[in-house]
Formats: sequence, structure tokens, C-alpha cells
Amino acid sequence: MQQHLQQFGWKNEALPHGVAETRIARVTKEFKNQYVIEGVHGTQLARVPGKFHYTSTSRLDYPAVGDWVVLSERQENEQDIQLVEAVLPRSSAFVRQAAGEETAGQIVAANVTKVFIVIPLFAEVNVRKLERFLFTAWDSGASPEIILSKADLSEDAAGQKAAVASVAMGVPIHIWSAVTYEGFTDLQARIASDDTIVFVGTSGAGKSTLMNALVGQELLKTSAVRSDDHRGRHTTTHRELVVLPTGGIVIDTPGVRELQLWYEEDRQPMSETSFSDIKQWMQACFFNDCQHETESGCAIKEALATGDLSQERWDNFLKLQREYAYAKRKQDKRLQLEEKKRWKRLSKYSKRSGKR
Ligand SMILES: Nc1nc2c(ncn2[C@@H]2O[C@H](COP(=O)(O)OP(=O)(O)O)[C@@H](O)[C@H]2O)c(=O)[nH]1
Ligand SMILES: [Mg+2]
Ligand SMILES: [Zn+2]
Repeated sequence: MQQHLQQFGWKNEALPHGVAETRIARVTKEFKNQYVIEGVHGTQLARVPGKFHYTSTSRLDYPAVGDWVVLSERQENEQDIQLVEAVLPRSSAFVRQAAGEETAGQIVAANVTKVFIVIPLFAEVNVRKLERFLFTAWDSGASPEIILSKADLSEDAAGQKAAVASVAMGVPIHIWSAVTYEGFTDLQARIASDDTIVFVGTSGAGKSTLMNALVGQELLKTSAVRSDDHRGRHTTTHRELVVLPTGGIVIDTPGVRELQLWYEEDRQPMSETSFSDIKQWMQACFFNDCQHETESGCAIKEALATGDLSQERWDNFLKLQREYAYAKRKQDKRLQLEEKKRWKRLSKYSKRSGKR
């Protein structure tokens, strides 16, 4: 019984008091109002009960792919319905700002151990985009790895790898081609049986193709290549969690065009993770509170002058920081509003339940 849960990554975490293992399941797919879940009873559909809408404060409270949930069963029209009573605390979450105007975080995948950032080598690598992915990956609490895909389309994969290494800050980089299978065994070796790995990257990067190779069959839809840019069209429309025959769990995601930063309360500073080189220079500045503008003895300016630090990387660091500060201000405002709304909903709810 437990084995089935373990296959899906259950690590015998302590269960909430009074909850039996038979009521635990993992979310493997997410639709608008329904979830596909895997528990000891196999594959089932579940949804959140009405009260969930009253008690949740944001979209982040809702189940997401990779979540472990506690279920209850209810009879409706002579059918057994699975309801998500609670989402167990997440060990990590890859979160982005949801597309659209509204300030809302969207969980791309929960309880992941690694984030595979897939970057295709059919063109020059967009290093600035990669920095953004790296930063969000570090923010998730999981560890990132970079996969340079479509190596068969590159004239100089090794050179491109070196360029990527200069911003990767020690993050492992793998070269992979679905045509020649270069790098396949390397990649397989990076996936332990208790890993849950989310694949992120732009649409057409080759995420689904790589996952199919790992699964050993065409489980996930891939797109036909458009001859103009080797990109392919959008095909993956849902986030989807799959168990590999060799052990380990992978999560496919639809590509994102632009990865918008989402502010995390207790995240590590950018300079601790994806920009640790910059931190070292900052610490070498003569003044503790150096703004790296006009101060003398500024190690950042010196590094820029010698070219040890590229202007583009520094600019991107500043840009990401501004964007992050902006995301935080927007979220603070949203939280205030949400809290107000929640109290309103709660008081309406308790009035209604009181009448019954
Ligand atoms: N030449 C080449 N094409 C690839 C490779 N990997 C994927 N593709 C093609 O790129 C297109 C997009 O791949 P897909 O896996 O759907 O990308 P996704 O959007 O990231 O999931 C498909 O037509 C694949 O056949 C590769 O290593 N080499
Ligand atoms: Mg895909
Ligand atoms: Zn300075």
C-alpha cells in the first residue's frame, strides 16, 4: 500500500494527527476545477470543497501539481467524490507570477527536489533569460540544473556550454540531443528514485521530448518543428506529473514566454544564489554601504572596468532586483485587499452556517 505512495515520491513524512495513509494522495494533473490524484486507490479525480474558497487567502493555497493532499470521500448522485480537505505543507514550490494583469502567484510545481531548466541550442543562448530561470529555481527551494537541448543543431555545443557556465555559478550543465541521444545516460544518472523534477523553459525547448525519452515512450505530446525557427508549437497545455520506469518523478510544464518573478517572503537574497559572484565583489567594496555608483574603492565598478563582471550581467542583476521589489510592493497591496475580502467572506459564511 505504502509502496504505491513511495513510487510517487512519498517519503514517509509524518502524517497529520489522525490521518490514515489511505487518505493521502499526490496531485499529478491540474484542470480548471479538478485534479487528477494518485493515492493507494490508484488514479482518481478530486476537487476542492466549497469551504476551501472561504478559508483560502490566495491561489497559492489551492492544490497544485506535486502537492500531497488529504482527501475525504462524499456521495453525490450515487457517486463517490474525492474532496481535498487539506494540502500538506510543501517542501518546495516553483512559483511564478501568473499571466495576466492580476497579481497572483501560480505554482508551477510543488515538492520538487530539482528544477531542470531546458535551453535549446538552435540559436544563441539567451543568457538573461537563463539568469531569470536560475533565480526563480533557487527561489523554489529546489536545486537547479541546466540542460542544453538540441545539441545536434549547434555548431559549437561545447563553446555554448562554456558561455552558460560563466553565469551558472556552479549549477550542473548537461548537453543533450534527442536526435543523437548524446548526454542521455548522464541525465538519467541525475535522477534518483526519490527525486521529483520539474522541467521548465520556453515553449519548443524540447522538454516533453526529453521526458518521453526518459519515460521510454511517447507519453507526452510534443510539437512538430516549424522549419523557420526549430521552435515547434505549443502542445503541452497542462502541468503533468509522471513516474519514470527507472524510478523518480518528472513534471512537464507548458512553456512560458516570459517568466515573471514572484516575491517570496523568506527567500534567500539573489546574491546568495544565482548571483553569488556579485556578492563577492560587493563584499570587497571599501564602503559597507557602497551603492556602486560614485564611491571610490568600489569593487563592482572595478570588476566592470576589467571585464571580470560583464555590464549585461550587472544590468540584469539590477533589473531583476527592481522587478522583485516591484513584485513585493504589488503583493503587499494585494495581501491587504485579500485579507479584507477574506474576513468579509468568513463573516458571511459563519452567518449562513449559523442559520442552519
Ligand atoms: N533537432 C532536434 N529537435 C528536437 C530535439 N528535442 C526536441 N526537438 C523537437 O523540438 C520540437 C519541440 O519539442 P517539445 O518537446 O514539444 O518542446 P517543449 O515545448 O519544450 O515541450 C519538437 O518538434 C521536437 O521534435 C533535439 O534534441 N534535436
Ligand atoms: Mg511540451
Ligand atoms: Zn561598490
